[in-house]
Amino acid sequence: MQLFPWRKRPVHLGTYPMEKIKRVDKSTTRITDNVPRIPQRANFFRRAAFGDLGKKPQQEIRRFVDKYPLSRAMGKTMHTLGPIHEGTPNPEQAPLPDNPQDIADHIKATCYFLDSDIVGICEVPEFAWYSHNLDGKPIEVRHKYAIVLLIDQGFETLNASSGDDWISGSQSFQAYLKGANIACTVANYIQELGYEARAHSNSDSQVLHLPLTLLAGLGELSRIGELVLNPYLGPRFKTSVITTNLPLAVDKPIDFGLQDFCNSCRKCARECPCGAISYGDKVMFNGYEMWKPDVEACARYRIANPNGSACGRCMKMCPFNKEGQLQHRLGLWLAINVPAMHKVLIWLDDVLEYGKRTPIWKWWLDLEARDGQYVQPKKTNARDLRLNRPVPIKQKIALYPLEVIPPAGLKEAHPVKRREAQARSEQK
Ligand code: B12
Ligand code: SF4
Ligand code: SF4
Repeated sequence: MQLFPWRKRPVHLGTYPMEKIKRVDKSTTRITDNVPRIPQRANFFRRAAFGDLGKKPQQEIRRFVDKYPLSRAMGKTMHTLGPIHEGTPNPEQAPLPDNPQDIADHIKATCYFLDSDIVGICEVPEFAWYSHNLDGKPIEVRHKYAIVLLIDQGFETLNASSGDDWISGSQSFQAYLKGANIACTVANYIQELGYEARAHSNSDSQVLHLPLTLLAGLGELSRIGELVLNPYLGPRFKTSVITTNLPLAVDKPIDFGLQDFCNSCRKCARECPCGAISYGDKVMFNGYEMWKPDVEACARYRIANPNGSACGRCMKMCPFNKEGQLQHRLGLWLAINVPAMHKVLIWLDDVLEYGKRTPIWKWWLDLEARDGQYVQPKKTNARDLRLNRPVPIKQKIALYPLEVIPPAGLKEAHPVKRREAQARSEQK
């Protein structure tokens, strides 16, 4: 969608004016020199599949995608892209511009041509590569650059839904599928030009997307926790990544005042159905600082949501989840340029009932796969704002840092120790 059609913008800048956002040398997230690499086995979806969370999540994860027909259909298409995440570069390199900035602009324009929403580029720090795959084989650190693509999860659909009803999983999947499609095409294009490249999507990724999104200047880490928030798309996006050795000019991180905004606002924490988002301060975790969420609680809820498929309610309820219309751009301008307005904007967001469902945009069917056929679900989450939800007196976020994650390649269950994990946040 062209927000400002009258503006003659070069294609490599994209639709959203990211060039207007302040660039900084270091990200607004504190990152020390001691960030470890993590094995794929630590991913809580994988942990659920191996039985680390017990029987129920282990059963439910098997139907996580298939419980809703549209997600199942997208899953099938995504499966076909599996083999083309990797590829071999042409032996002869094509004649390209000498300047890495020109090449970067060309690659960004290609990503926009293929329908990415926002694109950024950074160098890949070692810690962004997973250390081992699920078989316990070390993952090689092989490419210098990452091209990071943001894909909108869909404004109307997200705002018609409660964020945790039957369409929620499919919103993730439409962005994953589109992102995988573009990332595989761009990786294959770079190989055609004679350079190494690999696509990293939801179905197959050797890298952690969060630090790359941050370093490529596409957003700041938010209170939601494991989520980078972009000033224009808010939290409402999924990412895909292409790593490559094609020489590219990189982007700098951005600062649009989000750390201060999230310090005052706790709307995502208030609205999370399972209390997985921190009301408290940031903590140091594995050598970097963030509002670490209770990923175990979130994973359990998303995997086994009885009245919907998955969940993305935190994204939906965030005051930055807006459409980009003029009044929203004004609010965004105030949020960025007048920090004294933060509290007023947060208050106004509730007063104007942002976050309430917009029924006119509901287009999907409520269906659930049960015993091999699709039936009407017994119940559907139908939440709006929960303005009076009390702040928990003592919130205990379960933390799973490097010391307690399962060993790389372990095929048996490595049960979580929730009490110990919660005690860790009390010591912080
Ligand atoms: C597994 C997973 C989850 C699981 C479990 C997470 C876990 N820790 O195991 C759960 C269920 C919690 C989850 C939930 C959500 N997720 Co998720 N998740 C992932 C996934 C697929 C793998 C991450 C992983 O392997 N974690 C296991 C280990 C590495 O965890 P960890 O050591 O605790 O490290 C985490 C962070 O601390 C951070 N991190 C790691 N190293 C470093 C280093 C630095 C310097 C920094 C700053 C951060 C950082 O990355 C890890 C993310 O889990 C990533 C995709 C990817 N490949 O990165 C998406 C991803 C992070 N999720 C995403 C999203 C959007 C969500 C949800 C909003 C769901 C939704 N509907 O879309 C919620 C948000 C929950 C929250 N409050 O933060 C997006 C974030 C995009 C964005 N806007 O920034 C990603 C990138 C998927 C994508 N391709 O777009 N997710
Ligand atoms: S995805 Fe849902 S359960 Fe997880 S943190 Fe967000 S609102 Fe909470
Ligand atoms: S809801 Fe508020 S606290 Fe949460 S991420 Fe959005 S701005 Fe930050």
